[in-house]
Amino acid sequence: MGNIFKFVFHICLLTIWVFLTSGSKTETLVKPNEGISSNVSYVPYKNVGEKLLYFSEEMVTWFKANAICRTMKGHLVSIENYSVWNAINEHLKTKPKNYYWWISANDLDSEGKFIWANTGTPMDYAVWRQGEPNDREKNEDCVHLILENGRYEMNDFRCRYPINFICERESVDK
Ligand SMILES: [Ca+2]
Ligand SMILES: [Ca+2]
Repeated sequence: MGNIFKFVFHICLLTIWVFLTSGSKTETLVKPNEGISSNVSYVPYKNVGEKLLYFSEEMVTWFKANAICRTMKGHLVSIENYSVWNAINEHLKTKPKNYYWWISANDLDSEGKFIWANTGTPMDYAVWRQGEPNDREKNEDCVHLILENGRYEMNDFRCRYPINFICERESVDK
């Protein structure tokens, strides 16, 4: 009898061990590297217009936002046309107001020449806030969305200011 109890006891231990060690292996697809971001543990991209987007809850610099998006098999969002801008604008209207959101546009390399970070192509489409871009204090090289006149317009801003950000999922076949 004693041996049967021992056997059952060991089977139970083995089952518990297997359960504990096999826990979260299915969540690795878009899990950010540990150490880069402590707040984003699992990242649900959602369909917004024609893109798959992630809207952050944490606030970080443009550079860190860019790095976090890379760990999520994506990059900071590029807004190449009205259709993309409009879809993001409509989505953001459903969220709490007054957020700033980093996008990929920047003129870090050449002052006044804004490009999309992921492709390096010129920023041909933009919805600038009135008077922008102004490179205020010669220290604004990264572009964010800002709520103005009931819609999210673009402004060049200090890259190291911590704000929310939007990642765009790379196309799945990459
Ligand atoms: Ca600038
Ligand atoms: Ca500005």
